[in-house]
Amino acid sequence: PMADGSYSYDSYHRYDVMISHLESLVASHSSEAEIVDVGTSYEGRTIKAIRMTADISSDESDDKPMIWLDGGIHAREWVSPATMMYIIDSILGEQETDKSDKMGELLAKFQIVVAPCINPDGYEYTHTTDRLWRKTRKPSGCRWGKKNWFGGCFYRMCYGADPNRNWAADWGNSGVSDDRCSLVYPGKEPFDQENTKAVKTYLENHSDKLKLYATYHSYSQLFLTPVGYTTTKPENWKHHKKVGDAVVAAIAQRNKGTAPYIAMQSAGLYPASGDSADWVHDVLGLTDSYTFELRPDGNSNVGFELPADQILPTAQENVDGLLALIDNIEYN
Ligand code: ING
Ligand code: ZN
Repeated sequence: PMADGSYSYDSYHRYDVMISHLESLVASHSSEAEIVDVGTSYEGRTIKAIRMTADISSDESDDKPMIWLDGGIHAREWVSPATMMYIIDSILGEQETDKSDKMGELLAKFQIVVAPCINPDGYEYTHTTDRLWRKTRKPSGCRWGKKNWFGGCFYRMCYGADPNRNWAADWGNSGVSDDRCSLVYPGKEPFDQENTKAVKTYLENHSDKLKLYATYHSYSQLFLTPVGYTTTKPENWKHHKKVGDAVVAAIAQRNKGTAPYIAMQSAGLYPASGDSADWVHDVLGLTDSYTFELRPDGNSNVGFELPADQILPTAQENVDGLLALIDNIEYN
């Protein structure tokens, strides 16, 4: 698609197509956008983000309060990268053009860094080989660690770790499996996956400026507040509850007649250790650290395979959800 540099929301795109669109946006918005190379995946793909702020080449722009958004940490959750792309286009005034004043205010106040697809190896694998792959693609060893007499695997080789169980917050304790072939294998140790290590390092290097972290998954239409490894309420729970109510109300306002999103503490869905939002919350000490679950709703039969005609409504309601989120963070 898109010889003319335009980008579409009527289909899901390959990783390179999304990155090419970021590059063309930077070319046409050079005073307010630049590409950030966050790191390199196991298979050698560059994990790219776009950094957006008013007067991006000024000295002050690096010191502005930062908002970080990421998508595609799980390979099969295709509507997440698609929604990230729409949010980027909206911030830069290529979509949601009626919101240009609001976006201008945000770009004056914040630097907004969006990494639309932080597991590109897995994402590409879902396009070429296995639509429902979730994890990374780095070999993780033989199933149950068992080799045969010839040095091969007794059962079989396993690939990938769950990148949303690989972060150093209560790592390895709940909602994980030692089986290296499992969907929720957390890795051998925290950050042994190139992509989580790269994102973690970027966030650490900018932690003094970071005011909001949000990561986008699918599916179930939820807004998840920290923490995920225990149902015990964190001390900033009251704030999380207020933020959650505002976000789901804004989303519901956009597309009336569809199932609403629900806000809850993430451990209330199912307990899980080592997720990205908990690491930002607990280790970087950021109150405003959240996980979105996009469409479809939790009862859907299509699950991760959301039809492409649902990309736009999903993305549009999440522009509104994001604006409500930013308006409600502690920093304000
Ligand atoms: N869901 C998230 C997962 O990693 C989650 C849900 C996030 C649970 C954070 C607990 C903590 O399992 C998807 N769809 O991956
Ligand atoms: Zn996910």
